[in-house]
Amino acid sequence: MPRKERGLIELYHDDPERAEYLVFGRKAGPDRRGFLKGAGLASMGAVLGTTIPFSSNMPAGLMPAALAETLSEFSIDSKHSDMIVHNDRPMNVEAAAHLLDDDVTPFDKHFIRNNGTMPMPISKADWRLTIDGEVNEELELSYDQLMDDFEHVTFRAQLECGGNGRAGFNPLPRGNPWTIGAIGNAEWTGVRVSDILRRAGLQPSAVYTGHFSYDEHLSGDPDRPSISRGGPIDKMMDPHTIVALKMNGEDIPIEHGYPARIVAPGWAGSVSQKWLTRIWVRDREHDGPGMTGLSYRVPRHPVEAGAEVAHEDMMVMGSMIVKSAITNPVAGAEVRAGAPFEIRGQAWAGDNHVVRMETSIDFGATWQTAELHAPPNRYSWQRWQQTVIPPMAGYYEVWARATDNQGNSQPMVVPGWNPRGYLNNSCHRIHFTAV
Ligand SMILES: Nc1nc2c(c(=O)[nH]1)N[C@H]1C(S)=C(S)[C@@H](COP(=O)(O)O)O[C@H]1N2
Ligand SMILES: [Mo]
Repeated sequence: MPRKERGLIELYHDDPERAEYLVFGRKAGPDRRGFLKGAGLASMGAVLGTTIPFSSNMPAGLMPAALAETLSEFSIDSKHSDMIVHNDRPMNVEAAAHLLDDDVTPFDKHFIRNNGTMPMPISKADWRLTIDGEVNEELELSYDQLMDDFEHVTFRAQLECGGNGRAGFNPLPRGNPWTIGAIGNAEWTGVRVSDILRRAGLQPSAVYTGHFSYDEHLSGDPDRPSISRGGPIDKMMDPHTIVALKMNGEDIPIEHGYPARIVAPGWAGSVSQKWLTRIWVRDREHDGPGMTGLSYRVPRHPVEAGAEVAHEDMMVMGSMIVKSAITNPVAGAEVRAGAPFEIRGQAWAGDNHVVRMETSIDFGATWQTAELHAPPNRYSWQRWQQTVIPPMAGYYEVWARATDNQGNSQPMVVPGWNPRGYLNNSCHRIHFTAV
């Protein structure tokens, strides 16, 4: 019998070790008991705003009452307290818009999208990456080999969940109701997938990859991957598609795929397998969980909201599309009437880049061109900013609209409805009050 999805309380009951791991985050190591008595409880104390004098008496596996009492506001220890937790099993956490303000997204503000469990980390010494399928020579690479035998590249990359913005669709498709924060722009360091595939030697039959990892399906069935997507060989041979070994200059935190993950920037985040263990080179489109049915597919032609769409009328998504976020002011801010203040944010466009950014504070009657920064490297998001003056006291909204180098702009209303709620790039807007 497959286990059903469980929340934290149930999890503490059934699998306290894993529950502690989720609560105390990436610092938990093999010696969890010792950890709980030390740093784990100390950070719990930090959450409570005080120390825990009798922490050494706390039995391992007992859920701290403070946490049980505030479960609706459950936050993962390693993440900023303004992060929005949609689900704790699987862990699904997005950033509030104002947390997207950094040019390089720090760990604590990067969204988490898990389909299965948050796995216990495999040590670098034990970890291996297998390359097999349509290759001349099967490879089994160690972490040290990836560190020492291959060239490393470092760049900033937008990683966006294909369903970011899903909450805007009506009717609401099933899946996480992401608003705008299932996107991050961390700095990743790693080995080009193309270099690894070249070392293995691609056969002429190689057209697609299939990615595998060591996280588990929520059912607990070891033969069922939580998710296994891949990409067309062209995207995988792109020099910006990497097996990442570092995030923001440090070991990748467990939430984001320790010790190694794929980063295929600009495409739905699900192509970027975390906790990577295998790249299977295939002679056809990969068919793992997340590749079939309605997953990451959108209708070829516009459909009515709520419509059922036949499989043959759907196509697989490639690049994400042009979009922007307002990161300052914080939604609901109060500013001075008649005085200038800065609105700013980030803009991105999947495989493309943004060439124009416009904002409006009069509900779209007039638009002003904002200052837009060039991306520091291909696939990074781009900062934009603008000074505005609310003419008098009252309620306002900032609307923001990006246009990419192919001439695509963000629509004001939600774009084409699709059964799983992907690719909503309608204009972000926030309100503020001038007093
Ligand atoms: N092994 C594994 N890789 C995975 C997932 C997963 O559940 N398991 N989720 C994918 C999805 S849907 C997204 S959007 C990104 C999110 O990456 P992040 O959690 O580091 O932000 O990871 C992808 N890689
Ligand atoms: Mo995703």
